[in-house]
Amino acid sequence: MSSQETQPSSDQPLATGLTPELMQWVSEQSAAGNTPAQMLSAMLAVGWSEELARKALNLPPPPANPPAAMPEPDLAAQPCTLDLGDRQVHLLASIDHPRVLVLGNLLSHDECQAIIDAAQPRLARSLTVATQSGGEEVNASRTSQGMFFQRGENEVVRRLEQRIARLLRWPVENGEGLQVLCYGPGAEYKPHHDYFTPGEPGTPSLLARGGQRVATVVIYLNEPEGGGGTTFPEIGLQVVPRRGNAVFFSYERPDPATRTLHGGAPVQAGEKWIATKWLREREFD
Ligand code: PD2
Ligand code: ZN
Repeated sequence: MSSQETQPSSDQPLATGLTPELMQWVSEQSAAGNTPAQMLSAMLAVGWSEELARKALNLPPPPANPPAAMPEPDLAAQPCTLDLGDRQVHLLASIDHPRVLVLGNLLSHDECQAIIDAAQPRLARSLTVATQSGGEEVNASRTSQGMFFQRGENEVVRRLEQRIARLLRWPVENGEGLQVLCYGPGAEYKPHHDYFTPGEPGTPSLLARGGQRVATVVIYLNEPEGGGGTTFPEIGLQVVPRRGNAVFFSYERPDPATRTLHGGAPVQAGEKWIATKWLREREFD
């Protein structure tokens, strides 16, 4: 049973809020194998304050100081259409918490096809970060094929990297190499967080190169005939893949309280091609 299936009550008594009912829910969830992170998410989803939820779950309080800057477009100046010099990108939808932006027209159809053509001969079964070692491993929750470009590897990749850097006001040097994924029918990417989980044995070596991931841009390079949306289960959002569009989301700390759990829903028919750009705190070399 997951913490999403059994929801904690949203009644928040005034004093400490740590009612016997809540503490019983915590111990039942814990006995059912749910992690404190999953329970924190479930409590936030029904409106508990982060402070009380962390107290009930015996988790440390959130850090007092948010980072000075995060990747983010300048929406004050240009709220609907972002002029990036070589391209006009459209803001189609936005959410404040978690920070999620759905973007239209980030790439032309020709640019999408050029990336697919360059990636296709180099596809291999996708690996995920092995959090125990910091290396990579085949993972049943990720049934796609993928490859990585080196940063700046070819003309279209360079152009896209510069466009993303300008859009999000975040240095090209802080970006990982672009990853391309291809999902066939039935393939999916089960919900996960993109940051590196603190406390896992492999995390320090991953952080040594550029610090934490702070944001993700998933770019749709084609349109599957069915399924394949990018889902954010904690907020009930599904972004439908449209060629050249993208979804951006950021996470100011590596914590489930950022509510950035997301996944790739199973492709029902056809293929789904995406490019993912992960942005780091510092230069990624
Ligand atoms: O394919 C997707 O929609 C997807 C979903 C979740 C991609 C990623 N995560 C990723 O590349 O991190
Ligand atoms: Zn992801």
